[in-house]
Amino acid sequence: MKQFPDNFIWGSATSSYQIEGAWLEGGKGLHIWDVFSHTPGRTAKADNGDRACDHYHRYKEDVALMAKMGLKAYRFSIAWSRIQPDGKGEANPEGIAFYNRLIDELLANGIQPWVTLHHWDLPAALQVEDDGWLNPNTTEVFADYARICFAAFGDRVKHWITMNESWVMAILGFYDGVFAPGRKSNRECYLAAHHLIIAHAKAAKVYNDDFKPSQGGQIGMTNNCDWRAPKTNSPEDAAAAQRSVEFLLAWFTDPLYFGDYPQVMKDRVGDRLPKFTEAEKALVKGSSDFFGLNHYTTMYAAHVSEGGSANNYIYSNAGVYEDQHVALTADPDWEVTDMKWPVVPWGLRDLLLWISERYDNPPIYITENGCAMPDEMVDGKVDDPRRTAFLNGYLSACHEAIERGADLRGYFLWSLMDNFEWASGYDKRFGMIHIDFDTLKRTPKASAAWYAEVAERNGLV
Ligand code: GBH
Repeated sequence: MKQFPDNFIWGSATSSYQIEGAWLEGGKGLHIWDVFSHTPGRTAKADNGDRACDHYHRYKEDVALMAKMGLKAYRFSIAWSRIQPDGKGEANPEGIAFYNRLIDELLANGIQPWVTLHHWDLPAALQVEDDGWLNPNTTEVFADYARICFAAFGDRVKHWITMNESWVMAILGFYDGVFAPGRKSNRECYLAAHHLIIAHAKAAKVYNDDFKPSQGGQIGMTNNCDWRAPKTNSPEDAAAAQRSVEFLLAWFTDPLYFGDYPQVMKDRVGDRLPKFTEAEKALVKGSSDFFGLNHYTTMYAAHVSEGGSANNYIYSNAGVYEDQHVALTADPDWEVTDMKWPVVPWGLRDLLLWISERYDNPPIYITENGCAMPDEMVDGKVDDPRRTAFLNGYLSACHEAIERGADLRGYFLWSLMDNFEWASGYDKRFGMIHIDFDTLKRTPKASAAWYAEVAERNGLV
C-alpha cells in the first residue's frame, strides 16, 4: 500500500461559471462567458451557465456531499462580476454575502477553502469598455478586485490562486478564438498573457504587503500543462518536446521563477512577444508562493520544419503552432476520455519531475486533474470504473514523483460534480457527483463512499 505524506492536502475543485448558475441574481453583472455562451454557435447545443448546477442556491447541499465524501479542501472560484458587477468600483454586498455563506459553511464542515480569483469570467464591461486583458490598465483593476477579496474573506481563506490557466485564456480566448472573448490573433494572445502575468504579480504584491502579515496565508498562480514526450529518440524530437513544454508552461512560470520569458520564445516570437521592464521583472519574479498545476493529458511531440500542425482535438492544444514547429500526436493504443484526451499516467510523473528540476524543487499543488467519462445511470446508480482506474493511475504517478523527490503537497480532483464544460456544454462529465441536469438531482458516482474507496486503495487514509 502506498503512503502519501501526512499533511498532504486532498481536495476537489470547481469554478464559478461552471456551477453557480443564478446568472442574473444577487446583483451580479454579466461576464464574457455569459455573453460568449449566448452567442450563437459558440457552445455545444447552445448550452450556457445560466442555471448550471444551481450551486448559488444549493451550496449547502453541495458542501454536505463534500463532507460526506471526506474532502478536506475545496477549491472554488469567485465570480468577479458578483463582487464588482462592472469590474470596477464599490463591492456588491450581495456578492460578498454569498461567498461569506459558502466559506462559513465549508469551515463549519472542516473543509479548507482554496480560492481562485479569476477562472476566465472577466466582467463584460471591462471587455466592452477597456478591451479586457489587452489593456495594461486591467492589471490595476484586477489588483483592486483582489484587494476587495482579501479584505472580505482573508480572515478565513488562507490559500489564494490568482489566475486559473492563463494559457487557456490567452490561446483559446485570443488565438484559437474557441473560448471567450473569441478573438483570433497571433499577437494578441501574447499581449493578453503578458497582462495576466503582471495582474497576478500586482495582486500578489497587494496580498504580500497589506494582508499576508496579519492573515498569514499563501498566494500563487495555477497553470495548465499537458506533458509532451519526444516522439522518437532523435535529438530534434527531444528539442521539440522541450520547446513545446516551454511554450505551454514556462511561458508563464519562467517569469514567476526567473523574471523573464524563455529564450526560445523570445527567439521565435520576436516582436510579437511583449518585454518586461526591469521593474516588472522584479515584481513578477518570486511572486508565487507555490506552483499550482492543472494536468490532464500527454501527447508525443515531433519536430517539423514548416509550420507545425493544428489537430482535430477540441482544443488546438498546440498554442501558436506556427511559432513552435512541433507536431503533436497520440499513440493510437492510448485509452482516451470523453474529451478525446489520452490517459497517460506516467506523463504526470515526468512533468512533476521536469518542474522540480527546472524550478529548484518548488512546493507543487495539483489544483486540477481528472477526466470526462460516460456515466450512465442504471437503476438509479452510476457505475464509474474507468474514472476510478484513471485516478488510481494518476495518483500512483504522483506517488512515484514524490518518491523521486518532487515536493508535491496536494491534489485536487477536477471536478466535484458534473458541470458546464465550457464550449463542450453539459455532456462532458468530469464530476465525482453525477448531476441530472433536468432535475438537478445529485448522485455520487459508483457509491457514496467512492472517493473514500479510491483513497483507501491508494493508502491515502
Ligand atoms: C481545465 O482546463 C479548466 O480549468 C476547467 O475549468 C475545465 O473544466 C477542465 O480543465 C476540463 O476541461 O487536445 O488532447 O491535447 C483544461 C485545459 C488545455 C487541458 C488543453 C487539455 C488539450 C488536450 N486543457 N488540453 S489535447
